[in-house]
Amino acid sequence: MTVDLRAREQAVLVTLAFRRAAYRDSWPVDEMAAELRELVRSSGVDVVAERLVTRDTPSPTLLMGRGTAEEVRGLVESARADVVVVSRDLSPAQQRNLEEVLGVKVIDRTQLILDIFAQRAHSQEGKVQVALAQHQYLLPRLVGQGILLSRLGGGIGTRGPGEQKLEVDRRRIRGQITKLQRELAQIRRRRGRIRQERQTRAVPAVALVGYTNAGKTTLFNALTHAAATVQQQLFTTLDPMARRLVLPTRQAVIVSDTVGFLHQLPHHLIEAFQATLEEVRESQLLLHVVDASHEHRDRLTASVDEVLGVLGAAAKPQLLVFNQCDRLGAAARMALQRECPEAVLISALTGEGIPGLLERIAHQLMTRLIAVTLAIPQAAQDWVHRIYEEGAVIARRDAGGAIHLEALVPPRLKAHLSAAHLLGNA
Ligand SMILES: Nc1nc2c(ncn2[C@@H]2O[C@H](COP(=O)(O)OP(=O)(O)OP(=O)(O)O)[C@@H](O)[C@H]2O)c(=O)[nH]1
Ligand SMILES: [Mg+2]
Repeated sequence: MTVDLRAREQAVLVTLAFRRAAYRDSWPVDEMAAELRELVRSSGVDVVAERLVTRDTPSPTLLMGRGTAEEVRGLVESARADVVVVSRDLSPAQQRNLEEVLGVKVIDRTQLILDIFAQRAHSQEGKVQVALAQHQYLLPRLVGQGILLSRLGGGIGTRGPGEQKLEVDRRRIRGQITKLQRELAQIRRRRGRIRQERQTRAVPAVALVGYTNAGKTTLFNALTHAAATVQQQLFTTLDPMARRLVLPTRQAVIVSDTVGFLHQLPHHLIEAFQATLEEVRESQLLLHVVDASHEHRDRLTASVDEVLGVLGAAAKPQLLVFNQCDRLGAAARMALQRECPEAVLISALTGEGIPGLLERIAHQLMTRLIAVTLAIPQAAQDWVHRIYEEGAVIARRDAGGAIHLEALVPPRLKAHLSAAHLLGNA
């Protein structure tokens, strides 16, 4: 008798591509497959076999053809796999039918990503967001039979619970959804207040965005010396982290790290992570962090721009940051800089290029500032402090019991200074 000592689940992957325009993906099938492989590994599951499938249109019953499904069952049996992961989203019926044919549980891309997110969420907000997305995803999939329901803890060893049990499950899940939504609304109100406070201080916000694993958190740490978690796993960061940072110009900014973007981020997640992604919408500058050493760099960059579009942040001022340049040779770096002269090349790991990046951030933010001449009484020192923090001082002269400043300030601070009668006649 052999004892099965496998601790990790073993998965067979099926990546599908469709030729008909309505179902076609912008990525080639092998890149979709590579991404799925990374996602699966990242969730802590081993990949034991893979199958690429190209067909004209999805099959309504199984997504793939019956013949392919039979082949996949062969792979599952010979590899003794526990789960099949499919690259495209499955309807509840397709999922049910596939589980019947394959004899193991079947997971689609959305479910896989939800699972990864669930493992990585740390803050209360992140956990609530993931739980809500999971429940919303599950609700239409609650059916009277099949392997699926046993995963919810009901009906193991039976052919599924009876209708009464099913109705109870549905009601329980709907109740959970309402509760989670209420909790999330509360968290959002709190976050809104914090953001408002930040805005009245007029400290500009800079958000790090980018494909998962680009190195956003590593850069965030390099920029702020914060001790946020960095790991060689996808989606390490689910909760936005914000830190105050003082630029070489003495101007303060709030930098926030955000959740990693992904090609075709499932809509369940975009909805669930609205609050997190508001950080992006509310910031004055986006640092789009790209793994410069990635084989499919341009495609990942385009995917991030696509998600930014969905979030309504496509027109935000963006600074392209090519990270992980330590992995590139001198020639590749030069080619990259020639190709994108406006981009900043850095290595968050070695710290190379970080001072230059800070200067560029200051420069970008400066273009929104207005030049003012000020005469501030010594007794009103607080204003001087604010001007240094929220703007930039070009010249300073202390004379006649007042501080005379030539400065650049954000429009909001200019309005405050004007109301306090501190603006000189410039
Ligand atoms: N060689 C090299 N590796 C880097 C650099 N920046 C980040 N990494 C590595 O890339 C991996 C991912 O880095 P993270 O900072 O966690 O990436 P992220 O963009 O925050 O990822 P998510 O939070 O999952 O979206 C880690 O193993 C880092 O050590 C760099 O400049 N050079
Ligand atoms: Mg991160």
